[in-house]
Amino acid sequence: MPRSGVVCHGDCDGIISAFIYIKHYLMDSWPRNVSMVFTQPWRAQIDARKVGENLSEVVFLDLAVSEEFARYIKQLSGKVGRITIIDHHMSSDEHVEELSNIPNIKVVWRKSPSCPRLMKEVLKPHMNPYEEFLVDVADVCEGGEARSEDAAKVADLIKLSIARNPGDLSYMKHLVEAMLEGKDLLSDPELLSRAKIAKFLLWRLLKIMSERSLEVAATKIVALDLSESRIYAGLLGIAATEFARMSRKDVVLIRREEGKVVVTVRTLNDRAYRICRELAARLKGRFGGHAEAASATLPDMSLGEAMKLVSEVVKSVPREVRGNRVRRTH
Ligand SMILES: [Mn+2]
Repeated sequence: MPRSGVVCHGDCDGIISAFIYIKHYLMDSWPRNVSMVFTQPWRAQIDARKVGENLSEVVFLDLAVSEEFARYIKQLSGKVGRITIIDHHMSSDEHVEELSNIPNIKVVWRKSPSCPRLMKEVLKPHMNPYEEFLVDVADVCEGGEARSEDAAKVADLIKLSIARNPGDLSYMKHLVEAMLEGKDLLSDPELLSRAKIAKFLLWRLLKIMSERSLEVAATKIVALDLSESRIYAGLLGIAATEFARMSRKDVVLIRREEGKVVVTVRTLNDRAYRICRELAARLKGRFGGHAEAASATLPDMSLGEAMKLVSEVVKSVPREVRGNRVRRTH
């Protein structure tokens, strides 16, 4: 039996994408002949190697395609039967055409509220109500409006439960398995206990953010030091989104990590993308993400320097760009 590899983003909509893909296209090989890898976009080209060799098919789900990742995929295309890339990140745009031109690579890329939503719309698998529900959940996880109270609740719990330890791959696998068994996620003890701890930490982090934030050009800017970014690792994206919602302002969260500075931006329109692109351009850093939710990784500097730089960029990147309005999808 030929083996298949699934490499997906280790977040809520990435995990749901893996579930849907396996359920509809890999059930013959599951579980013995499917290797699953969960990763983050900035290190996808490193982790993806873990899927193993002699694969008939490798599918990449919900992973923003960077320069390095595109290079890796091109190399891989010479060694495996075929490659499928399904992604909804705006920043992947630059590499779509080049990758699509390789004969054994299929790219499904489009702006969409979530990767599972994109799969539903483009691949059109026949979905049962449980799967449809999880597509709704994925949309909410990515910032979309909830269609039901249950979808909002499940989205919240999944996000929080993963966030606490974004490197815990066995827990992500546990979630995919639970979904493949059609289990009620609201009664999963593992999920509930992880979410509970994360919720407490998130609450503490939001308190810090509201006490510490500075307002520059109607944008809230918060900086976290190295130890704080360790304590709250994994919750920073959720906190930035939540803080923007609470304060009804654009939010920039700056944090120091080991040897680098990471900037997470949440805005009402496509300004997040433009701010991160500008930051990356000024400092030869990297950026990625969506119109309203993006991040940039910059060379290491003090938080003071980072605050100064971000303030400058925030002032220089206009709220609206004529002719460049991106419709809100979530
Ligand atoms: Mn994702």
